[in-house]
Order: sequence, then structure tokens, then C-alpha cells
Amino acid sequence: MADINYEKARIPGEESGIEVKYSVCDICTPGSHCGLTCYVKDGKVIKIEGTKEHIYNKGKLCTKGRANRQYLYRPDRLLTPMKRTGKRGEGKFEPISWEEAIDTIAEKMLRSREKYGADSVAFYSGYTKWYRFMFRRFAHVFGTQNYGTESSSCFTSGVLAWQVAAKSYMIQDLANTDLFIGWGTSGYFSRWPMIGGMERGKARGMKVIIVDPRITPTTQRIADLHLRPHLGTDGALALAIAHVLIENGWVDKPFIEKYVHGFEEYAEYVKQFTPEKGEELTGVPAADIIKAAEMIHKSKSACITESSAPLGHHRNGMQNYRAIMSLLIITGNFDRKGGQRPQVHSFMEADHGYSSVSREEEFMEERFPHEGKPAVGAKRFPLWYNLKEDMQANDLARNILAKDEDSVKVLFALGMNYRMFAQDGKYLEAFNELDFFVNVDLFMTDTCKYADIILPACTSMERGEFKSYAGGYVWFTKPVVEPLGQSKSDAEILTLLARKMNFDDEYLCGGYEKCIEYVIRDLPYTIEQLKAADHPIQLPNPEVYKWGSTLEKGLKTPTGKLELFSELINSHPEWNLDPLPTYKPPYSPDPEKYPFLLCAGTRIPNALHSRLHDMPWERHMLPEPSVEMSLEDADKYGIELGDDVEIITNIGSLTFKAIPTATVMEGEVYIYHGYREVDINSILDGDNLDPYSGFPAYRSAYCNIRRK
Ligand SMILES: Nc1nc2c(c(=O)[nH]1)N[C@H]1C(S)=C(S)[C@@H](COP(=O)(O)OP(=O)(O)OC[C@H]3O[C@@H](n4cnc5c(=O)[nH]c(N)nc54)[C@H](O)[C@@H]3O)O[C@H]1N2
Ligand SMILES: Nc1nc2c(c(=O)[nH]1)N[C@H]1C(S)=C(S)[C@@H](COP(=O)(O)OP(=O)(O)OC[C@H]3O[C@@H](n4cnc5c(=O)[nH]c(N)nc54)[C@H](O)[C@@H]3O)O[C@H]1N2
Ligand SMILES: [Mo]
Repeated sequence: MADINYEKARIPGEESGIEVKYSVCDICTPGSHCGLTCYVKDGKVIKIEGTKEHIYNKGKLCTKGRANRQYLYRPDRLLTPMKRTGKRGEGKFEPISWEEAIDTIAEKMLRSREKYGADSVAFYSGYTKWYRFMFRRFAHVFGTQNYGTESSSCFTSGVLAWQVAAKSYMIQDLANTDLFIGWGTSGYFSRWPMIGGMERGKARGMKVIIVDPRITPTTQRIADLHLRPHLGTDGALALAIAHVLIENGWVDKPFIEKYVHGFEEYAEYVKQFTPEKGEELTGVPAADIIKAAEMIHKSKSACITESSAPLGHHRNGMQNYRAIMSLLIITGNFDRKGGQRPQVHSFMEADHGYSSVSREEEFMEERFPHEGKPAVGAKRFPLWYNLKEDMQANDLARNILAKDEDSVKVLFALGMNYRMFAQDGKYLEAFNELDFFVNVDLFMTDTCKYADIILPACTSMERGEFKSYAGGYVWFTKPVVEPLGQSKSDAEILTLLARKMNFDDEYLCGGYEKCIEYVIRDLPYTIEQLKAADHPIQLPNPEVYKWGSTLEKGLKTPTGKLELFSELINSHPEWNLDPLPTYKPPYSPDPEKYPFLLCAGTRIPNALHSRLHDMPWERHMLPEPSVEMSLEDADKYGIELGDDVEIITNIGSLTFKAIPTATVMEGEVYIYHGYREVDINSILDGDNLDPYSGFPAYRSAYCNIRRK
């Protein structure tokens, strides 16, 4: 039975005119781009399925991926370049030719560079990542450090936390560990492939601790121990667990002596975080804090999930992250099988078995304008700038509205969605101050309505791109249909502009494939060979990481050791940041007025940020912007399912439909973001940012609730 090729059986005969072609879904993040089997007739995709032969999804697709055909043919797809004819935000545009669009954009950018300097132009990318290696270099060749992305709010906080400690980014070794700590993990909704790893781990006897204020399918089906701290109190929980580990001598002393810097200071600081104090600060019972420490002690190895959002989206997010990761450092679970191991932070090659040096990173760094003015946000978030050297996009609206000599005047964006920012109304105000604004998107979004020129991008099904997957799998996709209307891939748009502006860069002027050749030059395959395949192919000898090799080579931190006490931070007293992973509770503007903790953004299966709310298949699963709250609070306030509930913050108020649920703790409310009609980010405080990372406190904002 296993050998039957069902796909063949499903395909109607040749005379039907239906062709089967293969692509990828790029609705979520690279590395998790699932294979799509597209049935194409008369140049149109008529049906989509998950590709059975694809190494990553093996025939499956999630609720979002299933809707790729609706995504491709959404009625508001942009089909031509357009220029604004009405007021900003009004939505009045007229079509123009590509030639006029590229000429105008190049001229405006060059003129601004000449008049005010290259840093008066900023380049921004929304969630999409496949072109970013080109885009970053593009900004640098233009001459500005002002390149920033949605990663100003996603994932990077954890990367920075590890960089402070180890100078390299680390991820969990889920496949080999004895104890997996899912710290803010609900993979069934946000990262289903990770759930596979957790289920396989359970089957071989791996133990699981999940740290999540809510009850989720993961806490119910997978956790051996479920810890429920209040939102944003994770740092205190980690320090209390560390207290128990140190008090009992459950730490790896030889490892600490050899590899760790600052243990004495850290141990001294941690003394105050007794289990009882931990309970008081987090709500997690002292007995469970002790139990978690015992589980870590009894396991031969332990690792902690890297978190892109739930740990970073707090004013104290990065310090909490550091406190959590310190648990691995003091127990020696670093660069050890089953613990945490180094990984190159790359969108296309990390850990994919063919490069020990990141060519992608090299490609992006090569042209960095070191002599240029420091990027937007450098002064306000110096640690971010020191480690990342990008614009911190959460500072962009402030920068523009300041209207001084440092202000950005021209903004060129690929897929910008202003609603991703806290207090996003400031971004609209800022757009109004710009001399010139270009946005490139698939759809006519509300952000596009503020642009002077809009350019139409195309989806993954209409372009070819290089893909790689863990285990040494590589591929170059082919378009399954022609780009709709006059739309073009983002990479092609960058190439057109690079040529128009006479960039002295053979790669950017040469186009996407030329850039990819640079990145994959160590591969034994050419792009043509990769294109000839229908599915990712495995490299003959994928590289396998040698455990301990990073420690052996020596870390690139100031002391060459794992730093619990950061000498980088210590050497910059003017930053006003703490060298130790100290704890501060989430910030409330007024605890009496705003007694509820608000978490805005915890993932739902049928949406990805702003992308899918406008698609019927996805929208019908949760038609109205809603707020989840505890049954106790619903009772107290007389609120029932479907009632209108007003959410009030220090910035404003909005009305959502109530979903009382037993999964949420008393005193907390949960809302998903990205809706056009009721946008939670419009009432979150845009200055409530983490001073270490610049991340907004989307998940420990404070509010009040009122039944309407
Ligand atoms: N309240 C709250 N806010 C949050 C978060 C949260 O948890 N809570 N999460 C934060 C996080 S982690 C993230 S990652 C961000 C997400 O940040 P966003 O960047 O807002 O993500 P999206 O809405 O998915 O995509 C942005 C735009 O890209 C367009 N797009 C899609 N594909 C392409 C393409 O191929 N080319 C081009 N040019 N455009 C394309 C989409 O149509 C959309 O308009 O939001 C952040 N904001
Ligand atoms: N369906 C869907 N999938 C997505 C996305 C999407 O929008 N929709 N977005 C993608 C992106 S950009 C990202 S960044 C990832 C995020 O992916 P994850 O990090 O997995 O996502 P979340 O669902 O935001 O958070 C996971 C769990 O953390 C809990 N949590 C929230 N706040 C806290 C806290 O303060 N402490 C602790 N310990 N737990 C907390 C939540 O209750 C939730 O159950 O998801 C990706 N996948
Ligand atoms: Mo994200």
C-alpha cells in the first residue's frame, strides 16, 4: 500500500488540460515553508494541496496554507504600479507604467540623498523574508544604515539575549533532549512541526515542562508539568528556579568554573528569589517552582525553546529571556547534546547542512556603511544597535515626527503594515510628514493608501526562489503561473531600482539569481540543477554539527566565556542597563485604573498578523475581533459569550466580542491583532518599549474592561 502514488491517481488524464506543478506556501516564516501541489488549468491555479513528497510538510497543510488559492486571487490584489492622486489615506490612485514608477522612485531617492544625505532615506521590510538578504545590502549600497524590518518586534530579542551571553545565537536540541522546556509554547497554533518533535520526544520518554499562563492543547496533551506565571513575570520565575538549583548545589560546577563568567554576582542576586518570593511575583506555587528545579536536576540534558514572541513582547522581555537562558548555562546545558546549541541566524541556510560560515550574513555585511550616521533607534536602544546594527523600526515614527536633522524623509517599504506597531496611529501621522513614501505589497492595504507610489508584488506561486530545509535539503522553485497583471517579484523590483540608480554592485544589478549564486557557492549544485527538481533534494554529505566545538573554539564574548554578567553592558554605564539578568515587573501606568493584564497577539490557527483576516475561509473561523477572559471575571462583570466588551488603556478604548473561557487566568485578557476594523495596537502605548531590545510590550500591557 505504501508504494501507491495517490497523486498520480488523482490527476485527471492528459486530455483534461490540468497540469500539476509544485511551489511553496510563504504565508509564514522561511524554514517552515510547506510544499504546495498546484493544479493548473489554462494558466490558473484551480486547486491546492500539500505536497506528499515534500520533506517538510509531507502532504499536510495548516488552515492558513489551505487558503493559498484564495490568497493568490484575492480581489484586492494590486495589478499595476500606481501613483497617488488624492490625499494621503484617501485611497485615490491612478495606474502608471513600471518605467514611470521606477524613474520617479529612483529620482526621489537620489535627490534626497544629495540634499540631506543617504540616511534621510530609510528601507523597511514587513514580515516577508525571502528577499531580505538583497534588501539589506541594497540599503547599504545606497549608503544608509537605515534598514529595518518587522524583526524589530519579532525573534531578535532572544537572539540578542544569547548574543549578550555567548555572542552567538542558540537553539534547543529537541530531538535529543531528556527535558524540553517549552517556555511560552503553543505549537499547535503557531508552529505545528515543532509539535511533531515534542510528540516524538514524549514517545521516547522525554519529559516536558510548559510555561504558559493559559491552558492550551500543548499544556493539556504534552506537558508533564504546566507552570502558569502571570504575563511578563517569566524572569522572576526563572530566577526562583535558579535559586533552588543553586541552594541545592544542583549546578554544574566544573562547567561553571571553566566556561562561565559572573556566576558569583549572579548567585548573590538570585538569593532574594526564594520559591515563596517567586510565588508572590509570578503566581506559580512555590512547590511547582521546586518541582521544576528538580526536573532540571534529574534530567541528563535540558533545553528551552527559542521564543520569537511571548517572551520578547514585554518591557522586561529581554532581561526575562536572559534569566531563562541562564538556567541552561548554570546546569551546563550549553553546546551539549540535548541542550542548547549554536546556530547561525539566517533565513536560508542556517542549520541546513551545507555551510558552516553563513554566506547570507557575509552577503549582507559586506557593504555595511560603517562611516554612515548610526541607524534610527541607535541612541534610544544602544544595545540593540551595538549587536544588530539595523534601524529599530519601533523608533521610526518618533524619528520622523521629530522633524530634525536626523529625521527620515523618504521611506521605501516592502510589505509594510503600519498596524503591527504599538500605538500605530503615530505611524500614520509620520507618513503624512514624509517627502516621499513607496510601499510594495500584494494587496491594496490601508498602509498602501498613504504611499505616493504603490508597486504590485507577486506571491511565491508566481516567482522562483531558492529554498533550503534542515537535513541538507535544497531546491529552487519555479513559478506555477505567470505573475498576475503586471505584478513582479520584490527581488526583481530591487534589481530594476539598483540598475536605474547605477549601483556599483554586480550582484544587486545582476539580479536575484546572481545574488543566490553568491550565497550557495559552496553547494555541489547549480541553480539550473536545483530548478530541474520538482522537490527539495538532499545534499550528498550534509554537514553535521560537532557537539562542543563552539566551546572548544572559544566564545567571542569580551571574556571569552559565557557571560551571566555582561561585560559588554558593564562597559557602557551610559546605557543605563543592567549587566546581570535582573527582574522588573511589567510596567503599569496606573495599577488602580488599569487592573487587567492584556496580552495582544497570542496566535490563532486561522490568522497570520494582517494577512488572512480578509479571506473568507479564514475569517469565518473567528468572524469578529474578540477578547478572551476568565470565567471568574466574566461572572464578576456580568459578561456572557458574544457580549460587547470595552477594553480601556491609557491610550484609548475599543470594543470586542467576549469569549469567556476556562483557559485564561483571572485578571488577564487575550486579544488577537491585525484586524482592520478593531485594531488593538491602536490603543497600546507606543512608548512602552523594552530599553534593551526596543520591543513593544504587546503582551503585558495593562487595561480595564467594561461591559457595554
Ligand atoms: N499586538 C501585536 N502586534 C504584533 C505582534 C503581536 O504578537 N501582537 N507580533 C509582532 C510580530 S512577532 C510580527 S512578526 C509582526 C508581523 O508584522 P507584519 O509585517 O505586519 O506582518 P503581515 O501582516 O503578515 O505582513 C505585512 C504585509 O506584507 C504583505 N506581503 C505578503 N507577502 C508579500 C510579498 O511577498 N511581498 C511584499 N512586498 N509584501 C508582501 C502583506 O500583504 C502585508 O500587508 O507583527 C508584530 N506585531
Ligand atoms: N497561526 C499563526 N501562526 C503563527 C503566527 C500567526 O500570526 N498565526 N505568527 C508567526 C510569528 S511572526 C511568530 S513571532 C510566532 C510566535 O509563535 P509562538 O511564540 O509560539 O506564539 P504565541 O501563540 O504568540 O505564544 C505561545 C504561547 O505563549 C503564551 N504566552 C503569551 N504571553 C506569555 C508570557 O508572558 N509568558 C509566557 N510564559 N507565555 C506567554 C501564550 O498563551 C501562548 O499559548 O508564530 C508564528 N506562527
Ligand atoms: Mo513574529
